[in-house]
Amino acid sequence: MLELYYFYPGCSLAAHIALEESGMPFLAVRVDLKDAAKNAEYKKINPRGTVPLLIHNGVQLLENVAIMTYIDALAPAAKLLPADPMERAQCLAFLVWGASTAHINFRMSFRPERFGAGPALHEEMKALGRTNYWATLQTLNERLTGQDWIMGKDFSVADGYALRFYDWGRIAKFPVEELKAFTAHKDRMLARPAVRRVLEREASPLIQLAAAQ
Ligand SMILES: N[C@@H](CCC(=O)N[C@@H](CS)C(=O)NCC(=O)O)C(=O)O
Repeated sequence: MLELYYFYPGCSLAAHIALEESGMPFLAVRVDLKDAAKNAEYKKINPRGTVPLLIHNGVQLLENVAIMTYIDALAPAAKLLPADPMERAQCLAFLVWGASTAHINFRMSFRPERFGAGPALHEEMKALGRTNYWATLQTLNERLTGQDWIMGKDFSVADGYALRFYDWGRIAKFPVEELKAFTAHKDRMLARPAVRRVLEREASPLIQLAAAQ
């Protein structure tokens, strides 16, 4: 039995897409991290209080990169990570960059208090986080220029992570539509049935926005 705890608009989207693309049956459990009471309930299951959380046969696994790698190991036929050793390592390098750099740049732009500086520095840190996050989005746009997927010609779990970064950019009112290759990638993702199922389950505005286009 596989269970995935997720939150919209959390980074759990990457693991959620990986699981849906794997074709394995699973239970998706929505967590409301903004509701203090529900958050307290969730901390009884996961004391760290973060998503994504995968539970497989009662064993807990945290961290997007570990979860996506584990899902790939359970469902190799779905080709969620490249088979070639160097391509695989490159894909893992992207996932680690996503967790350690892209995600952290975004976090600094809206949660400076997490970095421990006093309130006097928060506005400055937010501004720096925004500058760095915009650079992150531009890096992703450059990477996608001339290729359909983050890893080149084939879809991989890296693409679900990229979609989360694009949507955070949209939510934080960056001009993401100026990023042509990244926007085309978002549309390519929306055309995948498994991705659509995830976005519908998460009630992501990306679905309504695409319908309104
Ligand atoms: N390094 C973790 C980060 C997980 C994380 O911070 N998730 C956020 C949602 S994007 C969360 O659960 N935040 C709630 C909190 O930190 O209290 C991963 O990549 O899975």
